[in-house]
Amino acid sequence: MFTSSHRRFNPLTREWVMVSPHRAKRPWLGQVEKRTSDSLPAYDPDCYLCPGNERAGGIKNPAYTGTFVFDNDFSALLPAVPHEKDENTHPLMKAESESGICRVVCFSPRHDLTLPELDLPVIQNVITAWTRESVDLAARQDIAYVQVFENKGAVMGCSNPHPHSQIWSQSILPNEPAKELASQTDYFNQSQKKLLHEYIKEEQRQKDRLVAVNEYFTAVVPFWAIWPFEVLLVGHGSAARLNDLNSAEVESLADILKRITIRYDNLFETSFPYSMGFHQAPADGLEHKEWVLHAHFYPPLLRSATVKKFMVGYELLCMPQRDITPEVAAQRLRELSDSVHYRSAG
Ligand code: H2U
Ligand code: ZN
Repeated sequence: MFTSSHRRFNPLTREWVMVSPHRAKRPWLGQVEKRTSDSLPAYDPDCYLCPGNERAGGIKNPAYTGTFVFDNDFSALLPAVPHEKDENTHPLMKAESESGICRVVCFSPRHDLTLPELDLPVIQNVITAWTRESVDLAARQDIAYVQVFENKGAVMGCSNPHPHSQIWSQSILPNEPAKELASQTDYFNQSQKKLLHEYIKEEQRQKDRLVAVNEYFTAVVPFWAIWPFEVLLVGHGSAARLNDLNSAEVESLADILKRITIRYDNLFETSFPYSMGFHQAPADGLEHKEWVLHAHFYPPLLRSATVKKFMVGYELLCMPQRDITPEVAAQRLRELSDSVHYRSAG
């Protein structure tokens, strides 16, 4: 593997990333993030996601005991947008009406338990909720794509520590899944093989970027990772969407989500922030033989619980750049326990 500057290709997005392995030792005098408090109460009377509490607009949450799903009170996309005519007729200034539905999925009534600390059956319930909501939204005529995601931690702009995820669904295929549809379709048409399955087979052979593997899923720091501890989680089976998973695969998914997130928390002994989300095949009712259900984890931390990677100057103006290699990042994650969370280890 390269020891000096090089670039790597992401076959899913067909974009390049710059890798500078020699740069990880540079001194840091820059911004230091606030360490998040490690002790939250099981119930917070001021939390708008806790059971029985009031949300914005005065709606009261039920005294829920499992997962809890509601339509986002401040949805970025609205279901019935009037079809506005664009007054701007210049071809360089295109705009279109866009509609959709946004929901919030609370993992459990517990204000203090994030994915790595939830019991496996509870994580399975979360997967079931994501699946049920995805099916419900995808069945609508006006929905072309369903994005399940979790923004975790204040550095990721998460507004509330109560463990929750979001689902945004809309009438067009957004940019990132559109790139992945094009690349996976081309690969499948040329080889009759699935791009992500071929990729994961090779990662299992090479082994140096593996983070966690179980019967039905493999997690790697991808060869083309942008974020320092980025993870790509890929299903082994034929599932293109969450509702294609059988019950054994759902159990396996819960298991690997827990393993990945325990390793993440153990890395800097902090509740590890990230944006994660599932890329499911478009909600067009077609089979999508080219598509493999997968999830991306994009965590911002670089050196410690308080020093993050900034995507700024060169990254904004040219292309993404990383310092530690994906191989080093994967090795550091592999060296940590994936069964004992640092908080329970005392
Ligand atoms: P984040 O913390 O991941 O940003 O998500 C919280 C979401 O909850 C956010 O999208 C919604 C916000 O719009 N929300 C409600 O729907 N009702 C509320 O009373 C507060 C926040
Ligand atoms: Zn809460």
